[in-house]
Amino acid sequence: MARTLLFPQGFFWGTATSAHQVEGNNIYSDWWKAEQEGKVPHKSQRACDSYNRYEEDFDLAKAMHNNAYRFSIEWARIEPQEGKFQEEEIEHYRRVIRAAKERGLEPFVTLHHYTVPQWFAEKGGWTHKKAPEYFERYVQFVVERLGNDARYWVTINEPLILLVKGYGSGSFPPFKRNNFLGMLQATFTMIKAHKRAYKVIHDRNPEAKVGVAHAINYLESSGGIFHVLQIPVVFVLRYVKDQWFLDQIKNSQDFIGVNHYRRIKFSFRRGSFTEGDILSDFGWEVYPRGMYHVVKSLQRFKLPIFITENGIANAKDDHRSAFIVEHLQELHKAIEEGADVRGYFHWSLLDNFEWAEGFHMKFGLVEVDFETLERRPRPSANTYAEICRTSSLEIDS
Ligand code: IFM
Repeated sequence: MARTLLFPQGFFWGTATSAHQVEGNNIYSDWWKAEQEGKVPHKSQRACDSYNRYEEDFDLAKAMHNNAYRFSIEWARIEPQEGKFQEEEIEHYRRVIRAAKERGLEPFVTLHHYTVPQWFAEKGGWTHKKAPEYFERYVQFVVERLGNDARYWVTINEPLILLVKGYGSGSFPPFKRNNFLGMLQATFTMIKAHKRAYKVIHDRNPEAKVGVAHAINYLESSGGIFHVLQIPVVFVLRYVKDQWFLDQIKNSQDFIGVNHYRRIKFSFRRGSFTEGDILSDFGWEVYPRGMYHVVKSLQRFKLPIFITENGIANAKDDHRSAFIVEHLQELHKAIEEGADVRGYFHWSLLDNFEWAEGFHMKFGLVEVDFETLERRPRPSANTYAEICRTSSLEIDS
């Protein structure tokens, strides 16, 4: 029997991108520099050229019946040299926001999505004790000018991923390996930076809604002979990676942004690892039930929740439609049980520059030909469009 799952009134349906991954030629950022120096395996170059083609991109989002769009403002464009702020770049983002709104897309603006200006990185980046001040100054400049143009603000995207990759595995700038002191310093400056940004945004626009986009993948014990002993360890790890940061910014957030992609298993023998029946091109397990568990676990914060990212690297597009439907079904179940979820942003609108994996990982509802920059919606874009159009899901029950 078919059943219709209706999402709440006013639910936001969107896609998400970030500046460095789609805009192209982000030449003043630390990532760009690392790419030129060969410290990361791929170069972003002109990426999707969305810096110039954003209207075409928004037409695609509108054709998908989206009513929201999450994107990031690039700090390195706004302040390419310390203290030298670029009014014309603000004007650019003003046009971006206007173009989104003209197409009925509510802008969700991220202020920091992995990349920072080179001058900031050279000073020591997030480990510099003045990092919160520098970030606040940039945010102040942006919100003085755009504070009334957008209502929803994400200060920092996935702080913990940045910290772990930047100071643990050393695969992201600033490429520090096992630098736990640096990781700790950067963690606390990010917390301070978020709090300052929260205040600055609210001083400018009391109606604004501010949060972080937190990476919360679902961690579970692998089972096996040590299962019972692994459970308490998983419990602690879950708290540390999923909720500790949110507790630190408890009184400085109006919503929780969740970036959820996959399940990760934990065992004493193998540490954290992936296995499963369906894996994405990235090797990530497709595990829709994780969405339900993650959202339920956040109910204790009593804050609205937005799924600020959820998606799959799937070049053939043979799993993406089912991925979307099944994750939304789990999300709906959590909503039915009282979770206050207000929106869902699919990652991503377009294939784009997937950091250390370059252009090989295809996360787009829309395929991009990186030779011609032609955009071609994949079949899964139709699936998503129909869900967004009706704000509902048809399922067989
Ligand atoms: O592409 C990234 C994005 O920048 C941050 N969240 C995860 C995505 C997929 O890896």
